[in-house]
Parts: sequence; structure tokens; C-alpha cells
Amino acid sequence: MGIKLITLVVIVLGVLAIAQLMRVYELSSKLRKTGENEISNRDNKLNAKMMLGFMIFMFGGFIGLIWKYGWVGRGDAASVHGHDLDWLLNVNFIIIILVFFLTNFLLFFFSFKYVKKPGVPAFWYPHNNKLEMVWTIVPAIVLTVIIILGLKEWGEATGDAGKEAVRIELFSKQFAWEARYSGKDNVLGKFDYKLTHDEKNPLALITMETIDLAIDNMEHGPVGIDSLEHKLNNRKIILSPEDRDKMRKDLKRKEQLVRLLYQMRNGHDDAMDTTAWDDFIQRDTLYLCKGQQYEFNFRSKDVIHSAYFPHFRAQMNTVPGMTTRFKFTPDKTTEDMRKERGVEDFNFMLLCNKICGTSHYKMKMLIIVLEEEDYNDWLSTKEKATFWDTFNTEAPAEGETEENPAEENQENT
Ligand SMILES: [Cu+2]
Repeated sequence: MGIKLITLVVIVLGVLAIAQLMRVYELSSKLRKTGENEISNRDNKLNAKMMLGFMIFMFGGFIGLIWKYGWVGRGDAASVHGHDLDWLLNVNFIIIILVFFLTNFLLFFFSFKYVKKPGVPAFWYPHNNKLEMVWTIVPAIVLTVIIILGLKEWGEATGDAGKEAVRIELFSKQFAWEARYSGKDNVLGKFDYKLTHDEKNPLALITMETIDLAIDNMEHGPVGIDSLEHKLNNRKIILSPEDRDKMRKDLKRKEQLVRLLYQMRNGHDDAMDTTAWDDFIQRDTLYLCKGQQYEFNFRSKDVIHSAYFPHFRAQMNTVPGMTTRFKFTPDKTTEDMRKERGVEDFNFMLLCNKICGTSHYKMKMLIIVLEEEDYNDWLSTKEKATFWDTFNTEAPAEGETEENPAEENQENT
């Protein structure tokens, strides 16, 4: 603190001293009867040398920092497309750095070289078509190449995944991630926001049973239509006009919602239900298999989040009301990465990369990439934990507490 204060005082005093010196200079030049605007030959030469000195200092600093901190500090990528993406990023960096050196060299070196010399008039050079063409066409070509390469990469990363890709849904909410694996059929069951009110169906999946449950909750649940009607019609319950008004509005909204749910039920084909029943939901840790392509379907419950997988070079916004996609193939296991980096407790992470609220910083998910054999072992532990199993467990709270310790042991090994 003390040192900071002293530094500040020194800077302020320094600025004041310079201002005073300039004032003295102005006064003395007035006394000498030369104009303030007339720059002496000596000053010009000094400025020219300072231009050159600054250029050397800036270039030296740039090279020195790269020397000290490495090329860009990302570390090697851990996904197939990540290596291509890094290559593209390096191409961009090389172009930018070349342009940086070239333009700054011209700027500062010419200022030095063409300093005003007594008796030499300035050369009048207003226009050159060839030069204009060169500095328009060359950047245009370079930018076109960069953009086309970038679009190609982007198209590949976000385009349709092959049939063999495993589908996973990443559901984001304030402030956690939930992963839904598509199960044996590799098809993610459909969902609908109108079904979000039950803890047995946290991801609002559509099946005949979940629609029935939602209708039942809406009609007979603790804050359902029945209870609202009862409160509004029972004369023994005294309500303020505001509360009554609020309740009427709530009732109207719920009646409308229940009509929509009945409509959904009428149009629902329960042959599709198995696509949802075999899905399973995974919290805290996402398990992936090395060499397997994954198609991630992103969803958001509340605000915009962003799924950021730094080591796999993937990032995608999750947007309420729409599904976004990104696919990648991990090509290193967690173990591979630990060996490669020499860090024993290294772990892949999924982070939220949008400031989405107060606990944004906590919104992350551990990712463990396994060899095929280990991955299949883990997968077999999930066979009895499908959406069907969790939905049909009579007491979900008890069932989960019994299952969880076993799962945690799995994760720790
Ligand atoms: Cu977030």
C-alpha cells in the first residue's frame, strides 16, 4: 500500500515537473524571440533517434515476452479437430505478427530515415495507383483465405454428426450442468418446457407417463388447479383483494397450460417413449471415450450460458428456447494428458463461459476421458439408472441416496 502511494505521488510530481519545464521552455524561447513552433535541427534528430529506439524496444519486448511465456500458452489440444483448429490459429498468429513487424518497421524506421534535413525539401508524392492496388488486394486475398479456412473448420465442428457419433444433451441452468446420454438407441428423447414442474422429470422429457404426471400435478398438485379453486371458493379462507386477483391469474394460466397438456397427450405417439426411457442423466462428472465422436446438444433452462471445453477447443452458447450443437472426438484420455503434462491431478473441465449470475464461477463439470474398455465398464453401471428406472422408483429421494455412494466410489477409482 505504502509503495503504491509513493509511486503515485512520484508520478504526479513528475507530471507537474514536466509541465513546469515546458512552461520555462516557452518563456525562454519567447525571450530568445524565436517562435515556439520552430523546431531546431537538434530536436528533429533527437526525435528521429527516439523513434528508432522505441521501435527496437517494442520489437525486443515482443520477442522477449514470447521467449518467456511460450508461443500462445494453450498447451496441446486433446481432440481431433482441436489440432486443426490450433493449426488455423497459428496461421492467423503468423500473419498478424508478420504484418505487425512490417507496418511498425515502416512507420518507425521511415520516421527515423526521412527526418527533416536543412536544405532538403519534402518530396511531393500524392498518389500511386499500383501501391493502392497492392495494399487493397493483398489484404483482401489474405482475409478471404483466413475466412474460408475458418468457415470450413466451423462448419465441420457444428455440422451434422455421423450415425456413429454418440449423442449427449448438455442441460444448463443457474448454476450447474446436467448431461443426458442418449442410451442404447443413441436417440435423445424429446422434451417440452411444459413438463418442467416435476422433480421426477427434471429435464422435461416427453412420454405418456410424464405427460400424465404433469397433468396430475397441474390439476391436483399442492399448488394445482384444485387447490387454487378451493382457496378461491372457500368462504372460510379470507383473502386480500390483491391475493385473490393474483390467484385468479395463476388459475387462468394453469387452466390454459393443462389444456395444452391434454392437447399434447392426444397428439402423443407412445411408440416414441422408449427413446426417452433409455436415456440416462449424469451429474457432476461427464465420462467420454477416447476416439469416440460425440455430438453435444445444448439446452438452457434460464439464461444464456456457454459450454466451454478449453482442452478440446470447443465452445458453444446454450440458449433458452433453442438447441445448439457442437461435436468433437477426444483423442487423449485423462491419463494420457496427466503423463503428457506431467501433472498428476490434471482433469478436463467443462466450464460456463458466460457471466450468468452470482454463482457463475461454480458452474463447471469434471470430464473424464477413458479408454474404450474402462468406458464400457462405466457404461454398464448405468444400465439400471436409466430415466425409466429413476422415474419408476417409488421414493426417488431414498432410491437416490442408496445409489449415490456406489456411484461416487466408481468415480473416485
Ligand atoms: Cu452459466
